[in-house]
Amino acid sequence: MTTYETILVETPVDGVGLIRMNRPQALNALNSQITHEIFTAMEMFDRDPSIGCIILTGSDRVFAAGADIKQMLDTTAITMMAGGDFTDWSRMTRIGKPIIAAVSGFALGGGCEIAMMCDMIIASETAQFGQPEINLGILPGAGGTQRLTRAVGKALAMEMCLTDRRLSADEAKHYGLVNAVYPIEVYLNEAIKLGQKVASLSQVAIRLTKDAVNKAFELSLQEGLNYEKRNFYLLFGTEDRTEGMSAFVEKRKPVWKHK
Ligand code: DAK
Repeated sequence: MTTYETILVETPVDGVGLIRMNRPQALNALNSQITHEIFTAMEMFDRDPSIGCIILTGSDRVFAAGADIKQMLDTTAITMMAGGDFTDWSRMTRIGKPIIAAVSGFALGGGCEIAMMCDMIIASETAQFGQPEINLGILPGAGGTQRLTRAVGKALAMEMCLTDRRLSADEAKHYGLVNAVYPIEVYLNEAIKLGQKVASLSQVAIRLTKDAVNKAFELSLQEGLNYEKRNFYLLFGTEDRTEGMSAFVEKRKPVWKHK
């Protein structure tokens, strides 16, 4: 069994895998150890047929305060280009199951970026989103300039990246960055409930749906429509499609086989 030092991994309810970032002394700063452990745990849940949805969270005080600045201090362009620290974040984009970020407190820099790499974001009322890299003489390097701009639009993304303007939880909801905001006492439970809902559905349909929605960010409209149609046709080869439609016609609940 894999052991972790910087994250806690559990299954709080059937079907939902929870990963909790746990470097409180560094406000969950994302060094190469914690990101390696997060992505390894995600890959493990992705392969586990009993898990239908993954949740990434931190503590009530902090989701993550960004990449570890102390580790970055000695990193060079050459070591990054050679595949050293801070280069393997794209592992997360290959996770096929939906990932929900449950965010409370600071989600800054790489913390905001890793939340945006998730498929949905549930925030507590104390959540704060920002890209403060400009204060360090760098720019967001894990998708902040791209995913944030797609999520909130150019004007606000520019302001956030150029001036370290931060978004409160309510602003993040208003601008479409997060799905919902809840009081701090319940945000994690609400994320778990959302995860349970996702996990209760046909996992093969869920996987192809996530895949198709994500393509909207990468393809032209026509290419995206073709891609969507391809996934749609593929689902007509599954037992779950037959079961879902039969259950509707027979006025009963479907029993998913996930194949
Ligand atoms: N890195 C390392 N340590 C950090 C940290 C960070 N990002 N954030 C906080 N800490 C540490 C502090 O140094 C302090 O440690 P000690 O001094 O006690 O040893 C401890 O956590 C508590 O922090 P504070 O004393 O500062 O706590 P406050 O409540 O006063 O302030 C704060 C909280 C979150 C406002 C503040 O800590 C802060 O501004 N932190 C830095 C935020 C930041 O600038 N984040 C952006 C970092 S750059 C990439 C992948 C990722 C990235 C880039 C590329 N590739 C895949 C290519 C990402 C880059 C970034 O995120």
